[in-house]
Amino acid sequence: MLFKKKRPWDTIPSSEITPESLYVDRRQFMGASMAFAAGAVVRPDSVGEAARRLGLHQDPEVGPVTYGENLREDLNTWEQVTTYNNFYEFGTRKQDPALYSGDFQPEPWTVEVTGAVKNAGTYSVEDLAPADRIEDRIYRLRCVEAWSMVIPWRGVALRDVISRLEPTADAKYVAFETAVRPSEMPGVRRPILDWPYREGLRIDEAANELTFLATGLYGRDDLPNQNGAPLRLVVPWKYGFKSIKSIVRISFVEEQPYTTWKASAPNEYGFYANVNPNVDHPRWSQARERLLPFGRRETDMFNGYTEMVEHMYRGMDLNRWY
Ligand SMILES: Nc1nc2c(c(=O)[nH]1)N[C@H]1C(S)=C(S)[C@@H](COP(=O)(O)O)O[C@H]1N2
Ligand SMILES: [Mo]
Repeated sequence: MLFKKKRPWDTIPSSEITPESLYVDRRQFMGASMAFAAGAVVRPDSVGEAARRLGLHQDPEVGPVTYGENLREDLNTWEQVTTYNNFYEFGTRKQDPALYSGDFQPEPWTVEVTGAVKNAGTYSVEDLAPADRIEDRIYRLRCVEAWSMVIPWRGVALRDVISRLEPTADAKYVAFETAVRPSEMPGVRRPILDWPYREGLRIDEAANELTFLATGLYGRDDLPNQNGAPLRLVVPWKYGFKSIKSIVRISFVEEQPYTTWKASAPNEYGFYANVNPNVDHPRWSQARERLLPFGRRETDMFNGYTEMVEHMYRGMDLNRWY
């Protein structure tokens, strides 16, 4: 699916263009994304090879992917996106999700929709993300640990899903839950976090045009297990922990819901968790970030998406911790 014009989320500034010295080093890694830059239907070998080596897909074919005007230089490779992950259900090291999610079965899958919503019920992934609503979006992902990547997702706008589910006037927040399967997820056999992993958004944040439900990656129709198969949230202006993976329950609720990281360390992780270079984590600065694999950059307010999200936080002191 090719977009005719630049859309509001294609907003990475041109200052982001990788310096030449890094660019040369990165060339071998960047084969796939440079091919996308040509705007053609391509079959990037490095993507397919990385996928094969990881045993993720039989078919290495990749369809057309669109991109933001200046994002292409920074698009992380398939290998980076699928081997450097946070998914504590499979372990706490960055390689663990790729190494230990092989037994996870994302099919068949159902999502329970409950609470203050007209069309409560049990849905398949295809119900929530029908083929004719699927689009590709490239977003920056900024982890609270001060690293970031640029990732080409495939999926549906959450606002689209929400409007079809028809929340009632009592729905002030949306809560999400990840699967808990001790036999398939080695991490949940240990009390690393208070399982299930839970996250939530205010209803207007959930309905923001940027909020995305990803079902695929890098032009593919499905997600690798380590990235949150078969469907995960992507909230690009918030720290990565808000982007909850492998969702089995979506609840429309009246009160701010329980969220895992906030509950585990309320002085370190907030409910809003908007990317904010001016408010440091108690143990490290958030002013800068490592743009994987080799970059360094200043962190942008709202991760660069201010224009599309700041209206939701009028009246909130942005120099404060939330
Ligand atoms: N269920 C669940 N979702 C999760 C996590 C997790 O540990 N469990 N980690 C979060 C964090 S901290 C980040 S940075 C992103 C990472 O997404 P990625 O591995 O696809 O890049 O997933 C988020 N979603
Ligand atoms: Mo994160």
